[in-house]
Amino acid sequence: MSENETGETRGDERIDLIVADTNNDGKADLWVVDTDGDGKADLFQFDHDGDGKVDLSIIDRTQDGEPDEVINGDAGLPPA
Ligand SMILES: [Ca+2]
Ligand SMILES: [Ca+2]
Ligand SMILES: [Ca+2]
Repeated sequence: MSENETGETRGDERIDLIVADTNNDGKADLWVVDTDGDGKADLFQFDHDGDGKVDLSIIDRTQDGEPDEVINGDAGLPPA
């Protein structure tokens, strides 16, 4: 199942740099995450349907702003 896809991120940490509620329904739906502790974002997650679960994860392993891997679901890294 694509929903159970996991992704290879730079590190094993989860440091949420940005947590945003883009549609103002009171629940977070955008997460910008640093997984290796260097302070730069390398994982971006989106909740499209507002159920609080991540629907799309984009991994930027090179931290250059270009997606390296796009995964359906939370890539095995759900928000805390
Ligand atoms: Ca929201
Ligand atoms: Ca990083
Ligand atoms: Ca969702």
